[in-house]
Amino acid sequence: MFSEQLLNRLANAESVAILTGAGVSAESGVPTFRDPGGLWEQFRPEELANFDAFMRNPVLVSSWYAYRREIIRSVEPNPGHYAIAEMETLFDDFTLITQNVDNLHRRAGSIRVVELHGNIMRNYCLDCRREYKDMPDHDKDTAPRCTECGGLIRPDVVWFGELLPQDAVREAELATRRADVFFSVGTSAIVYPAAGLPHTAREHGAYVVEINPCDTDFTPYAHEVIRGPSGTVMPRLVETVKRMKNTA
Ligand code: BV8
Ligand code: ZN
Repeated sequence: MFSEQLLNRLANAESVAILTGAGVSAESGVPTFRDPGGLWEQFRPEELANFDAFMRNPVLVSSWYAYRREIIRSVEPNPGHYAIAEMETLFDDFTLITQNVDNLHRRAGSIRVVELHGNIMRNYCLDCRREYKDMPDHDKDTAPRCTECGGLIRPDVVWFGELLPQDAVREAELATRRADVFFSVGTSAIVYPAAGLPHTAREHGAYVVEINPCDTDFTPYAHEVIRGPSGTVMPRLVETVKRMKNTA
């Protein structure tokens, strides 16, 4: 499943970085965005994951996020998440960069997680910025409002047209530039600037591996493509690396 080239690179790697997308959470039962049956099948991203859509229809957008939080609360991390968390212990310099907002990497035990697109379990008031872990009670046909000032409460995620958190972007860029091996796992590589990271890794000499059951926008540029679900591939990769390190 893994080439000699990849195993050699990993055996000598000082620094490893992984970019994950919604595909890593698919096997936990969290719908992806663009796959058939995905979250955006009935709505397009522009209709939901952007500030104007929220201001135009706060009830629809808030209920979409409430629906997603319900799914996320009901699922568990899958073997792919746990393998990525274990991988962090196998390399001195390991950075997990995720586009996912579902908190499953942290629940699986990953410690250094760079959240490029925020975290759906965090919310804040548009007006006074008061933070909310859980939404205050509100009628189903109204949008949640701040108990302090009555302002609309939004999820702490990056919407289209919004800037990513600068500290997360900087940490992701630095880890990507110094990576000896860079994995792009479970992402369609469509959304920028996150989708630019595997290209940056390649430009800076990393060996870039894509792990995904399907082709993506990045596939033509990957040094190695492993066609399979992350829940199967990642645990095998970790077992292989552990065996390599034990015999080294
Ligand atoms: C920005 C958070 C600067 C919220 C998300 C035109 C107008 C406006 C903007 C743009 C434009 N053209 C380009 C842009 C920039 C835009 C962009 O890139 N658009 C794309 C669609 C072309 N980017 C932005 O707007 C970013 N901000 O540029 O700011 C700026 C500032 C001001 C003015 C202008 C510019 C903000 C991007 C962040 C958007 N927020 N989500 C929420 O979650 O609700 S994006 C959303 O897509 C998620 O975060 C998700 O993580 C991300 C990427 O999707 P994927 O994770 O890849 O998931 P997807 O479903 O696509 O693919 C799943 C993959 O998994 C598939 O490949 C599948 O094969 C695979 N898979 C399935 N099963 C498995 C599997 N893999 C492994 N194992 C399995 N079992
Ligand atoms: Zn408020």
